[in-house]
Amino acid sequence: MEQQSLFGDGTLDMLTTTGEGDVAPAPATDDAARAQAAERAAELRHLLDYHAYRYYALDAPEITDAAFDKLLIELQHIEAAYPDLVTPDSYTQRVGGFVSEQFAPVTHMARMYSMDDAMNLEELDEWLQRTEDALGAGNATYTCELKIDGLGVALTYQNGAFVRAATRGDGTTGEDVSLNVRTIRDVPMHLAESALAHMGADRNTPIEVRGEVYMPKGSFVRLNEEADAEGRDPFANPRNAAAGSLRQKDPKVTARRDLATFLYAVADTTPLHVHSQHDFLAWLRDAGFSVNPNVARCGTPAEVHAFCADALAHRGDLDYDIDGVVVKVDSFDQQDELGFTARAPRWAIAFKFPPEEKTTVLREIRIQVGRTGVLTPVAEFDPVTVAGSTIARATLHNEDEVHRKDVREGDTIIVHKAGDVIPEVVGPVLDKRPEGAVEWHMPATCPACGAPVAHEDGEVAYRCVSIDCPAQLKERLLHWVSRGCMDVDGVGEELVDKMIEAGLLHDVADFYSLTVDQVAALDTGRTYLKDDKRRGVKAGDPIPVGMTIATKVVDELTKSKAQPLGRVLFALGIRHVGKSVGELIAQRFLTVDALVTANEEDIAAIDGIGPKIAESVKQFLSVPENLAVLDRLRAAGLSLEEDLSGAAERAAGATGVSADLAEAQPLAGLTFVLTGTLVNRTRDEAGAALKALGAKVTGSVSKKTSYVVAGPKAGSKLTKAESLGVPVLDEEALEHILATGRVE
Ligand code: 3BD
Repeated sequence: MEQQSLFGDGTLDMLTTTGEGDVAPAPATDDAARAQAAERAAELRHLLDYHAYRYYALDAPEITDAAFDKLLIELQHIEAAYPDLVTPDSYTQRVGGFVSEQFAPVTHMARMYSMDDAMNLEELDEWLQRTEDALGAGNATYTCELKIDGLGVALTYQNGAFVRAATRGDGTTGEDVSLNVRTIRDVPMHLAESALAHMGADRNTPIEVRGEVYMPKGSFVRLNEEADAEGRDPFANPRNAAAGSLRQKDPKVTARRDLATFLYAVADTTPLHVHSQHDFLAWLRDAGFSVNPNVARCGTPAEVHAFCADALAHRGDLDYDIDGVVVKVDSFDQQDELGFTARAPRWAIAFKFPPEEKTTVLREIRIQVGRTGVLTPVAEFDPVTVAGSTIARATLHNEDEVHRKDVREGDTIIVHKAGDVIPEVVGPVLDKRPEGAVEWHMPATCPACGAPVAHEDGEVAYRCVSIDCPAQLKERLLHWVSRGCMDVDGVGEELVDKMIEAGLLHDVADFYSLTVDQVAALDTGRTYLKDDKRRGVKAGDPIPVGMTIATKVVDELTKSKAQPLGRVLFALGIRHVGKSVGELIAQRFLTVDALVTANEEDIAAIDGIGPKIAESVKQFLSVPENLAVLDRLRAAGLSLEEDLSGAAERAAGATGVSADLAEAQPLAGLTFVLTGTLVNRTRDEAGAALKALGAKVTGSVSKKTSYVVAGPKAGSKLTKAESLGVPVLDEEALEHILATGRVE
């Protein structure tokens, strides 16, 4: 499809960028002046959109900021004089500017339904049969579309102009991604006149078209090459890359990402005056949208089958990922006859392709030693591209799995991506098994430390039980600093490797004895490329970490000493103790000393904690080496206590509610539902603030809901609240509650 320029019709040439200065507010009764103002306002909106796009999206402004402001002020004056000339797509309506407007919740004009899946041809046939039965054999025509593996979006247009774009979200509410979508070159900012003309008297009715944003495979590969070169993590697949690009805070980044769209649905077909999916797709094309060209109208189930087979065969030839075929009953009248189930239309089905498979050669089954000593076999194979990304390893989970799959080193194996994402070994190609390939067994000793491997009764896992295992040490150290544990930024695998190599780290307490000089002197594993006399270095010399990074690392470690006990318990890597279990234990015992003296029954008595966890915690705390680490952590300045007032402050800090109120939890026992648009904060922020005061915040209204907070544009939740008699509050009342902790 030809790429659409913002002003493909050449109108830009006719517009002047130099306004005649401020337009004097003319008397509103003067028809000629009003018409002139309307014309100039339209011109200004075009100009502002264009220059904003040049500035924000292309990073290539044509005019100065001052000149831009002048245009904006001129438009504001006109709109002040003629308020009825204000349009929703006017630049002046972008309150909050570019950044804060982003990702605000948007309620879709009508719900975005899900679709039922057919996982194989039998399920597709069942659906076709049901549909033929319901409509009368031979009466239905089907439209078959490729199922684009992108991100669902909804684009709103009013009076032919782009107003807003939102992600699918939960189908009812999505996020405002207008600024980013504006940078997608094939999204028209104005609909073609012929398509508007087709709407007749309904041409001014707002419409919400729906489709998929995707990243072409070629662009995805280039983007990942770039990421590699810059040392960033690559995206797992084009879909993730598209999602990451669409949710960029900075539209300039999105603009560089080469996204594209395919449109295929609309919230309400009524104003379009079309009567079938086929005609609707033609209307979309006519309006200027990208519509996938690979569609077919099929008169019989056999033709539908043929389309699916063809799509599957040619899936690899396309420059975008597809994960199936969508079959829709073509006629809108027949669609209405079939209607919807609670979650999906009965008139459509998604025929899902089996995941893409590739063959490669299994070079090695390598053992990975986790932080708790569990040995995991990992298949290392020659890199292959599957469903859009390159994979070279996949976990085999445990020895039983290796035997069940019967894979051996040297085998040619089939690999795919589970759920189109996670690399997985399907099995061996037995015809190609090399002579002498032997069955694989878990080694008797740990490959990292040589200690004997133990196998607990009733468990599939083998583990290395050595306390000194360097592989476990590394994983435990990395776990300690990771996000959700002690949250130490800037300490990654490479640095930890070097610290272990240099003999600086033997357990997690050693992190807190590191000095800036020690860290600065570690080598980064890279070497200087050129001699530099001034700094006294020669080509080939190792590059040290340096003072800047070392200072940051030591600062981050110091900061982490303030983490509450719950985090520390999680970070210690006690078996079965995750983040929430750690918090539960910390809330019950408050100090590590109280926990150490507690017995197993006390721990198991905590709501949400069973005997298995209690046993594991007690076992950990009975090992003298572990207690010694706790002592050294305390000596290093970690509090090892659950600082409740601190927790309240932290909870309050991000939400703007007072720490005293947060501690008092005045809203405990109340359940809130938030709906509609809020002005002072996003719904998420409002929800977090309510929770900080002890309230529960849920997504749907029921008899148990205490209050519904409804902003403008509230939809079905408000209706439901009213029908159930749940009290409804406005934003002002919400602010009052957040400020005082009282509902009155
Ligand atoms: C496509 C629903 C209906 C209008 C509901 C029939 C489920 C993702 O190419 N038609 C398409 C495609 C998706 C569609 C419909 N036609 N729904 C369609 C679709 N050609 N991908 N989808 N979706 C879109 C979804 N997405 C995320 C989470 C749950 N469901």
